[in-house]
Amino acid sequence: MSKHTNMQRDVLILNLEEQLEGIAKDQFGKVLKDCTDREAYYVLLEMTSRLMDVTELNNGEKKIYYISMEFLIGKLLSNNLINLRVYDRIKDILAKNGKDLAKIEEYEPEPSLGNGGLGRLAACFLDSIATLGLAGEGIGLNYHFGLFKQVFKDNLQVEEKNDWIEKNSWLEKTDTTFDIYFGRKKVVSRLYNMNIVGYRSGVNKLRLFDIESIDEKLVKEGINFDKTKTKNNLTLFLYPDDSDVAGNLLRIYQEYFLVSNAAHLILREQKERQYDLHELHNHAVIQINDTHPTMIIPELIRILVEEKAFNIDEAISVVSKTCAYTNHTILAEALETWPLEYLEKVVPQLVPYIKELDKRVRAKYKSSKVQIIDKEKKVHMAFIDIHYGFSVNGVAAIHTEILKNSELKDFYKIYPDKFNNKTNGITFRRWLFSCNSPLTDFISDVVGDGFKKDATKLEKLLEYKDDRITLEKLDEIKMLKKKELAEYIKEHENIEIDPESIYDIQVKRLHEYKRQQMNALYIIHKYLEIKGGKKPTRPITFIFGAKAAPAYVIAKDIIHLILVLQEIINNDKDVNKYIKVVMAQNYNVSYAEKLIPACDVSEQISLASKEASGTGNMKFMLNGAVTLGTDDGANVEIHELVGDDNIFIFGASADEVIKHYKKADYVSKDYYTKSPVIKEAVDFIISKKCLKVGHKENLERLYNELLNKDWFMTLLDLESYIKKKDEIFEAYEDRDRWRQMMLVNIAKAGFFSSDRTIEEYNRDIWKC
Ligand code: OX2
Repeated sequence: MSKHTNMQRDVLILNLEEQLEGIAKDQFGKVLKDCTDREAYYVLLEMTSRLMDVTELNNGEKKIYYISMEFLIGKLLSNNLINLRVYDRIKDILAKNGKDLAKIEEYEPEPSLGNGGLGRLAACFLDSIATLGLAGEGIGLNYHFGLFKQVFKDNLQVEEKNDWIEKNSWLEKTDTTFDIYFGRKKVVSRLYNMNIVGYRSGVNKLRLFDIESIDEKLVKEGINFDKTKTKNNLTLFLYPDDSDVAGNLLRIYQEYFLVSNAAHLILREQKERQYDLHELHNHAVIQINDTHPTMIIPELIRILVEEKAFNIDEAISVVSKTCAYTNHTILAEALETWPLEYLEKVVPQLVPYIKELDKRVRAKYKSSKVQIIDKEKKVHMAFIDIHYGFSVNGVAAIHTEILKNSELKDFYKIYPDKFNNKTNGITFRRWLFSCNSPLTDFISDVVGDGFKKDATKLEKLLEYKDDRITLEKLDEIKMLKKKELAEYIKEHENIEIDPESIYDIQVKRLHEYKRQQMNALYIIHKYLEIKGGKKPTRPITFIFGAKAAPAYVIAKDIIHLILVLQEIINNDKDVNKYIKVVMAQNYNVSYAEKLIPACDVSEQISLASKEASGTGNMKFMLNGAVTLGTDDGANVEIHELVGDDNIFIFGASADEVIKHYKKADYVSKDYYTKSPVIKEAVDFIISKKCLKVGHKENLERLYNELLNKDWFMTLLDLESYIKKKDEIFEAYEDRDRWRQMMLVNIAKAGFFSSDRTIEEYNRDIWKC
């Protein structure tokens, strides 16, 4: 940081109180003490922006461009204050003026720019890139209504628009606009910036592109709008309903809009810095976050050829040395393949380049499995990335192995050196310091502050594994967080839960492979046991949070089942003393920050081989929850770190599951017929009790799905899940052992800091 900015910063920080009063006076004509919490929020927004303005931009000869359709950044106020190192001071000043930062924060709208793990990972990465002082920026879209807001009506998910953008916000409108062409159709883009400040470090930018001609009024009811009016709808929603052709086309419009803007921005910056574009790879590295931004490859090639006088070989060569691809899933439906015909409609100018890339692959490799355009004239986006990028990485060790040995094995044979693993991580600034300050402070008291810069120092906690006082204190903090959550749930869901009960939490996108339905079947099993007179030793609260994609019918049926169970169980006097069910409404980052610190049992129960990594699992562990999971994704690495004694693993292994798929020999009905326990739980879905409060159509569809299809093998693992889950609840009663497990999980979580992940990306891929 330069002396100049350093000094300006110091002056501001020295006079924080005066500054805050000044802003309050200017904006509201009041002293801070008399401001409402909402007004105080705007005062803090301004204060933070001023501090960021005098924090130096991270700089370097080579810049990272992290391109992603999603950035699930969460609220920014607390995090920015923490990273700027003024959090405690501001908190004190506010307290002096009778204000509570936590309450003020409630007024910040949560940006709705992401969906799940993929988008949240991008946000954690931005934080770590800035913290490590690397010059890097995120490039994404400024969705006006983002991901929908979820409300429950009649035990069903209803989607509403999420109107999150306020006049006064972290978004800064810039003068940058680009003309973006879809064939002959032109739209004008506008760039908005958001500052991303690193912890004790400089600032980077998140670049969000919008469309000048957006028309919010297109949205009539819920999240419905005319999908064909591209000029006016392009940045309205993240993941528009893609169950029809218009939805698919809109998605391609969005993806191209993102990458074309990115390409313009990157090339403009190269020009400003007077770099030779033939050296692009020495000054820029583009990380393609899953296949959504894949078109950046042909788009850059196109621009270099058509506007920068490159010949095609030169253009392909330099772009291939600049682009790297991260794969986040092996689910076939998520590996995008666009019909060539759709691309011809939306981006005709790109098609000759895609065909050229395909032709070159065809000339070199005969196998049909590695061709970019297949026999049905579908374009495999991931294959463009693999052939024409220099790096392909998976997001957890087991995931990368599956890519190499099965899903992408034909590519691994051709390009063994391109493949590498980068196990995901999370930023501890948000997922510990900000959401769990009592635990953070306590850890500092015990082992010192070192873990704040180097997360592996958390391991020092292990020395206190047998220290009664430390263990009791951990438990006390957990109880505090459980009480806070109970209050929050009372206020938001109107459900009373008992902090003395075990909090068993599954929060993540709703998808059959994540198997929320298996958790629901366990709850039914417990319910029936209690009805039959077998009571659990201690009450249990089952908490879910999940949004289902609007067009994903079975996922919505699963939400319906959980809501039906919530109604039946919470209103049954014989049962609600022992178990309760909570389906949190509109689960998002802010909700996660309340749920995760309060959790006892972390549910990570995906069908082995299907969850690429998971990152919620890491957040829970860091906050002292014990994992109940399959050996899948990053659970495998958590398992290795904490050892058999500090995790509860069940179910079929990834190898077994892959074999079932290969042989196509899994028949869910066989499991149902053979096991009375399974049969009883599954049948309950269409019992009179459920049908009385639920909808026949939804419940029967789900029942039939489980019985006749069960693509993600719920019934295969159900019995071992029930057994392990009973075991973990029993283990909770051995309070000494449980506290030790909490401690070990926290101590071993350091590996999952996204600072470590980003150091690895930089060491092996970016080389900045
Ligand atoms: C998610 C994966 O499902 C999850 O396992 C992973 O932790 C996360 O990405 C970050 O790597 N959409 N979301 C994902 O993949 C895709 C595609």
